[in-house]
Amino acid sequence: MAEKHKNFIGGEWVEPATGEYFENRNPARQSDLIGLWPRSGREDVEHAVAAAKKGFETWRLTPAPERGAILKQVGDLLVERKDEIARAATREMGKTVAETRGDVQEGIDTAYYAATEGRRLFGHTVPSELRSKWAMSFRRPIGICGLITPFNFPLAIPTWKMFPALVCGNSVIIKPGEDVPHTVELLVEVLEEAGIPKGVVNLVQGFGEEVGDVIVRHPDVPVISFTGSTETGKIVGRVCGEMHKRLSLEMGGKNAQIVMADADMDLALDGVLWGAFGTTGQRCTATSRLLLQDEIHDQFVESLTARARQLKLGYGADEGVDVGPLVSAASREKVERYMEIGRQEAELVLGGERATGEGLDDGFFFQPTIFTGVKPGSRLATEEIFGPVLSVIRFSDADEAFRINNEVKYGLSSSVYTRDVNVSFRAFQELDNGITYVNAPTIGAEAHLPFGGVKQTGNGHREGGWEVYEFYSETKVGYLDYSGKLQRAQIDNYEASPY
Ligand code: UN1
Repeated sequence: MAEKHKNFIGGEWVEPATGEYFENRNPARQSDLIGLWPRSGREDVEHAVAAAKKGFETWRLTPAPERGAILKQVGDLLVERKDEIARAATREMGKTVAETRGDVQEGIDTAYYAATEGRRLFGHTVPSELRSKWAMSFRRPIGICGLITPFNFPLAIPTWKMFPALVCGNSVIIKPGEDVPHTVELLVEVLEEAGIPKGVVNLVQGFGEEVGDVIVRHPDVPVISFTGSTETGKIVGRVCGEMHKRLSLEMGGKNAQIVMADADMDLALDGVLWGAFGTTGQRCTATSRLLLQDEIHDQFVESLTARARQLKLGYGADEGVDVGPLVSAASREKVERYMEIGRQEAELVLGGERATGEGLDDGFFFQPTIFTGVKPGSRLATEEIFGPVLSVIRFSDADEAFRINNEVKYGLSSSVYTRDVNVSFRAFQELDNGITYVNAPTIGAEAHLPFGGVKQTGNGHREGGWEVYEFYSETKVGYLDYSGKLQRAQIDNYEASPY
């Protein structure tokens, strides 16, 4: 009998009020049942909100450096449990253990950064226009933050949201993607062990429509942070707009790697192989378009196809595996639908089918796939597929490459391989993305820099780095008049402008 896991509410591990559970299976081996997790509902969210309200009342008054000290402890515990958590993540979502270890490392980096941020949370002190008056801005916690996270970085993304929210003095309710309930459960165990007070962190497992939606619509949850599809983000955005909630959205991408004819071709090849097929193409930052300058196009496609053909597919915990499965049957069906579209629009030069054979038949494997002759503006060139599918597009000069890069509705990351410093700086200036890499793939964002995209990738907020601390706190201004008399407002005192 598979183990029944629990929610974490008010500092206790509790069964769901619904009494219902869902199965969590290994996407590389469907016969491997990992366990049963709560299929929670409205009542569970109500319990979590009540607990988070209580938690907030003490946590908001805990000094920020003390809050940070708990996160330092969280970082240390994640270091100790790195391999165990990485293996649990691989088992439930499929990417290789080398990658899930990286995922946990990103959580560790985020914890240590958050710990020190508890000693900053800067405000400003500025001179007042009046004598004997003090003027300053400072940061206040907001309340309960509802965090909705995806499967592809099952550890890192929850930490990107949770840790800054906590350092800023908020309490949180997290609902992880239903493909990855175990990894976040382990993270919450670590927070518990590090001494997070009761009610400050609450975990409610379940589905988007049954749990996520209730959190998003709850009037006592003023902050929502969502990472997921642009379609779901649109619904979340509509609700939060109507309810005047503070909302951070992190959604789709259609990231391009541009290779200029003067580039180091081996470096560019390594970059695109990792960018396109790492995490089986299921990163928001994955490379899904490869833009090649005319002169090098044919040779590059030939070398790339040869290298991509050698990638070894398999269970991510096995030695020597490069590419794991897709996360679910639904994901694989979506990728397959794009194969029909792609065959009509472009030329298939590699893959295009489910991967079968020893060790692959019981999982959602799909062959690394490359299309050439992809036309800018076509569906292959503009829609997010979220799988190991690369669309190759030709261009003649940097201006054309920049224009093609910008011709999609998304704007997360981009990459340019060149030895020309002028092209590099023009890329920083011209490419409509939140992140541009030169001579590195479209992936590799660091925990202490702002992460996010423009256009329909996001709504202007950033995760990671210092900016996210502004998202999770409210700016307040304090004036203190120590003149002992009514000075009125400075504007009422001037006879004429002082300038
Ligand atoms: C994501 O794909 O959702 O830059 C996050 C990267 C990672 C984070 C990706 N550090 O690819």
